[in-house]
Amino acid sequence: MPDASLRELDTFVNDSLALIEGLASLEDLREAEASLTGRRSPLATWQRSLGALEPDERRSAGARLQEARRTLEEALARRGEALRDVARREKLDRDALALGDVVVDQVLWPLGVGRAGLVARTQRELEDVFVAMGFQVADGPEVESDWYNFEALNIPPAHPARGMWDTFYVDLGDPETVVLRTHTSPTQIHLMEAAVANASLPIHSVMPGRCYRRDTPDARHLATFHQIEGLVVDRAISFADLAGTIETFTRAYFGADIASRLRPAYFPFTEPSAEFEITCTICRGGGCRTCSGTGWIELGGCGMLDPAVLEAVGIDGDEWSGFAFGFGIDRCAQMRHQIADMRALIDNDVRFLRQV
Ligand code: FA5
Repeated sequence: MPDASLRELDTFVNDSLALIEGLASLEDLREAEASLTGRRSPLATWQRSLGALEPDERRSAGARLQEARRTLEEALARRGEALRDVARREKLDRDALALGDVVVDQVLWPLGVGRAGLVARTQRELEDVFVAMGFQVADGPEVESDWYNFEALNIPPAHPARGMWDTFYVDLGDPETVVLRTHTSPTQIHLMEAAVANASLPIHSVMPGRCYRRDTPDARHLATFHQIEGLVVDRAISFADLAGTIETFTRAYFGADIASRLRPAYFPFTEPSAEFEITCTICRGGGCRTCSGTGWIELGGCGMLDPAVLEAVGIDGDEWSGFAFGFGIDRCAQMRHQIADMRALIDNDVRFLRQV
């Protein structure tokens, strides 16, 4: 390569390095890459002219050209990295949320901390009250056989009481029809059977859980609701024990200023039976839509264990006696928090849920 050409190459490399250093965008960089090192660049032209040189000269000129190309390519790569860095930083700046935006967002949609729903909390509070009174807490299945939900509770197939507790029957083709339980009372049977099998009488237990009925939802009813069942089987248990237990519970849960009363009622599995009512807390006894104008709200049913039930589970009614009760948990929550319409419990309206 003649000296003049070598000087030209040096000048070309120096000018190109200065140009590369001044490139302001990635687009300019791509154009510079093509014009400085591409097929139409001076480097490519020089490369093609090497063929006319003597072998020795060609070798040294070729090496100079390679070095020039490497110098330019490295400078282009460095500049490219720097320009990409700038572009990245600009994008981050553009995408970053201003502190003000975040604050506005938080005010419009505060993310609250979740907590248990009112029914679940009420269930725990009721359990606490009964545990403090010496009861244990037990569980029972939500899907029952017809036997546990009805027959063992002295409600044979054609009994009119079935009408009160009609439910969702599932015919699985089994000998026994399966039902979604209509009350927590079948848990009494499971508990008594287990106590007989394990010779572990007496029983002092409460059994909370979900129940299902084909009731049309209204101010006091839901189709899926909750009850807490109570069962005491012991020696020399009388109606006074039942009444005292219910009175103690009412005072502990609702406070001393809420009156309660037992009204004679009928349940096939208790004898005598009673309905347990308290003063309606919405109208304080004056009469309102929630209590259908009576001033009283029924919380549950109760009574002394019917000898037929004790016999069905194999407990000697001469030695053992007992009582049972079943309260609506949703009804307790409704009265405790003065909720005029029980359907609010399942509406999922956050304005309601935040209040209770
Ligand atoms: C029973 O379910 C009996 N098993 C109670 C019982 C237990 C009696 C032990 C004797 C011995 P009743 O159908 O009345 O009884 O329901 C009891 C309570 O469950 C009602 O007072 C009410 O508080 C609640 N309850 C009943 N149906 C509904 C419903 N559809 N929605 C919300 N709560 C209900």
